[in-house]
Amino acid sequence: MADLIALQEAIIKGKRNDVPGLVQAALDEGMSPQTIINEHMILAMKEVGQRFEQKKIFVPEMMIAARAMQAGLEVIKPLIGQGGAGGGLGTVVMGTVFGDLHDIGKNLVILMLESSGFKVVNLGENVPAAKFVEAAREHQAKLVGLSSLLTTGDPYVKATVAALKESDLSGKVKVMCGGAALTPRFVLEECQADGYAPDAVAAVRLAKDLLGFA
Ligand code: B12
Repeated sequence: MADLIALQEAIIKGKRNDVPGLVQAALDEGMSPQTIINEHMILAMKEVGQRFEQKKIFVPEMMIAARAMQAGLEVIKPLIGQGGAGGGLGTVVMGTVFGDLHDIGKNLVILMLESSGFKVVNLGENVPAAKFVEAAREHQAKLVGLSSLLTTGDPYVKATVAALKESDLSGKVKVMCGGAALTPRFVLEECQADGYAPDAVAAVRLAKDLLGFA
């Protein structure tokens, strides 16, 4: 039997060399990539966050845990990538807001969007508002996705949504937001974005909904 407790523990402890094998063992047993990510790997990252908050671990440990998580995702990526409809549902511009370097969640959302038929332009991390607007214009995106993991990023989420809504793209592009720092109330009421989703599966549903494919 695949040892999923060992997988979580290997991510938490940042055992980057052990994680790919443990992920592969779970896949070999027929477990779906989505279950492995959503029910096991993300749980491990949540535990890492809690240990950091409780000062049981510090930034270096958080960083090696993130690397171990990424090593596991590399095994899964090609499997989730299968079945994409070649970008036929339109272009989404995605990035992590200014000041924020967290990219794991954003990259998972991108993976799921691509495998569901969207073309995604990934702006990376620490992205200023003006760059989101420029990229959405250049790529004629129908949707922009903002990821934010730090509460200090709240003003940048708000400013980026405002920059998009006040630009010439107003009415042409929808904006969705997600990430551990955000709440639906902040995103929808304070920032006046078009949608909030708590995870990558819900993000795909939301993207389809906002663009009328649901
Ligand atoms: C790994 C990690 C790091 C790594 C990041 C590595 C990387 N390449 O991303 C490193 C070590 C670099 C790091 C640094 C810091 N971190 Co950090 N980090 C984390 C941790 C443990 C996990 C994040 C993660 O990858 N989760 C797994 C993914 C899959 O989940 P996710 O990101 O939430 O994404 C999902 C959803 O949110 C959603 N989603 C995400 N984006 C989007 C976008 C859209 C459009 C949609 C619809 C949905 C969506 O879908 C995703 C998939 O399901 C979190 C703890 C936590 N609970 O989040 C802390 C956490 C986010 N970090 C925190 C802090 C404080 C920091 C630092 C400031 C620490 C420091 N003193 O230096 C720095 C900031 C650096 C910076 N400028 O960005 C705090 C933030 C607290 C706060 N309220 O602001 C947290 C919450 C830890 C804690 N509990 O205190 N961190």
